Amino acid sequence: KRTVEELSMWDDARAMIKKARTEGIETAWERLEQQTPHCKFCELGTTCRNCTMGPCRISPKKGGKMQRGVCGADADVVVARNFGRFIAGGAAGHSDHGRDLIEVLAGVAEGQCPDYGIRDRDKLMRIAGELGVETGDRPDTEIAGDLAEVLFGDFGSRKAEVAFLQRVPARRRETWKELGMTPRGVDREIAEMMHRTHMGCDNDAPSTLIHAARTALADGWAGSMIGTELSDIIFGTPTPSKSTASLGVLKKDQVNILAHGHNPVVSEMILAAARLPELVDRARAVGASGINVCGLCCTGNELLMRQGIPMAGNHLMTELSIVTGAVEAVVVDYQCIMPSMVQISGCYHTRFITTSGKARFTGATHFDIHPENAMEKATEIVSMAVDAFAERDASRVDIPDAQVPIMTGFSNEAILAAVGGTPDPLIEAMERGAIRGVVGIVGCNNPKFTQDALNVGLAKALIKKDILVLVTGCVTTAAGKAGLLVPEGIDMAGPGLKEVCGSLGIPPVLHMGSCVDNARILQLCALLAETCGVDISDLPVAASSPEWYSEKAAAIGLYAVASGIETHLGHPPNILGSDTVTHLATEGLEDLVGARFIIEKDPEEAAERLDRRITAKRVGLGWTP
Ligand code: NFS
Repeated sequence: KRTVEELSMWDDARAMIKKARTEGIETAWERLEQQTPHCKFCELGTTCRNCTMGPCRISPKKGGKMQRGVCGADADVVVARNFGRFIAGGAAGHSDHGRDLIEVLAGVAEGQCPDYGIRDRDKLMRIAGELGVETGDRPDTEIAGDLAEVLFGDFGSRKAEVAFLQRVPARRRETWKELGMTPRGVDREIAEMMHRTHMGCDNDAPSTLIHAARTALADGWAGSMIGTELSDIIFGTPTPSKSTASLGVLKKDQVNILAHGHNPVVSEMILAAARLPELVDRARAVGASGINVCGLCCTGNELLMRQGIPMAGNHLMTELSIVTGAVEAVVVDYQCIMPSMVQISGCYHTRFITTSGKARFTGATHFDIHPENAMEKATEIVSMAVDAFAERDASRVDIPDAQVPIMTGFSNEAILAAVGGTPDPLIEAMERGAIRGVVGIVGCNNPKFTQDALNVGLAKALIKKDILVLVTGCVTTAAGKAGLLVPEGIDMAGPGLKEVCGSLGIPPVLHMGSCVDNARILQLCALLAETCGVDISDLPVAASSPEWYSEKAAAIGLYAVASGIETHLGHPPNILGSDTVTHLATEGLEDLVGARFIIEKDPEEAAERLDRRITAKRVGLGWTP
């Protein structure tokens, strides 16, 4: 049995785990213990439930019984099929999120969504121009409508490649074409992945994996990228600002509302409603001094990046945030929301509110939010939270007090502006070795790891080696709580980063947004490669998802690798039952796409291995190692 100290590296988490146990509340850690040991076949990826001649299991003992399923599929085929569907699930999540933003943009264009608008007109014009939509002196709404049409087209079957592929260096596009990896349409690749993995279709593991990569690329270069670019157009492109993180952002004397989930379409409206004077007055009338909106997980990142809203926590803090006893409402849309939050909310006065027809939770209060009725529904939700304040039991409130300052808002636009408008100064700093390389650390928490120990350990080890770290998603809160997201964080960095970040007044770890915003990192890599006249796989860059758990994280990892970015994972996906698939992921992909996965659970060792890649790439470019 692990001690509380082994469950999380944070004091706020440890205190709330203890409080939960005292109050008899079960969390992910207890449920993991009950689920351990896991099914060995499932861990290896060798169980198949794709038809009813089975379910089948392939034995890991070579040469014995059960080497093939009833249909004849061997371990390679079963593992590849399962992994392919896993990737399709992740790509579907990000991409459906992206589609929701196209619908809002189209609604704005048609005058159907009065609560939304175009906050970054320049970006609308820039993206429209980039994708061949005529701008000129046409009304903004017409341009927005045409842009929405082009992007809706990326989800279909009529294109040879998705629109943003023109951002990809020519050499990489050539590689994808030769391999049959060019993403043509988001829904098409996901549907084809399901088709290929139906009984009796793609029964050649490498072929299935190539299509898995194509599906992931449709996520990164279309679904997610659309999500990011349209969120910027509709809600504003992030610029650097200051905020705070940890459970200490909850306020004892205010109505606390947590926005949880992913899409800014809902959370931005909740924030706007919480600022309505009549609701603030109502909060005062029930004895609160105001309304405090804080974020959890990726929609928290969206609010943090654009509005500077404080971050209460990442994935494993979501259950614990309710245990503070100080949360009036958790308002969710979709993805990464533990269903257990309904039960935990029920142990307090907390209202658990769902807003998306795609993500209903038994026992939750549901407000169906559409782009057409968003503000009206958000107002009802915030009033419900205000009313709940009266039921708060002061004797059960315990808010850990440490509030950590952070800096946020590093969109590519903001980064380029900070270095003078072009990527050249950045490349110059990289060439002379002040910034030896760049690593994006992204993704989740997973109760199998000591919460955030690997996320933080890796970030610290990398900046010491003068490797600039970019963070998104749940690694944001981890890096923030570790003091890495403030300019003073350079004290923990090597001399080169100290000099460069110090002179710009920026942290050594830059917050670039939510998980769909990993598309920003892709775009930055493409820009650096284009400027240097090389392929993305020639750059001294890498990616990592240390404590990942979700299908989405796997899709991100795969689109990074397929884009030429070596990617570290803290533990492997369920593929080890197939030597062919494992070998392809950790070796073979290098020959095909110029990058591969590395699996390593020790932060120092992982940093070493990423550093080796970066050093080799620097030498390849003729730069000092
Ligand atoms: Ni991305 Fe991980 Fe979820 Fe966000 Fe957090 S768990 S894959 S980081 S909230 S999507």
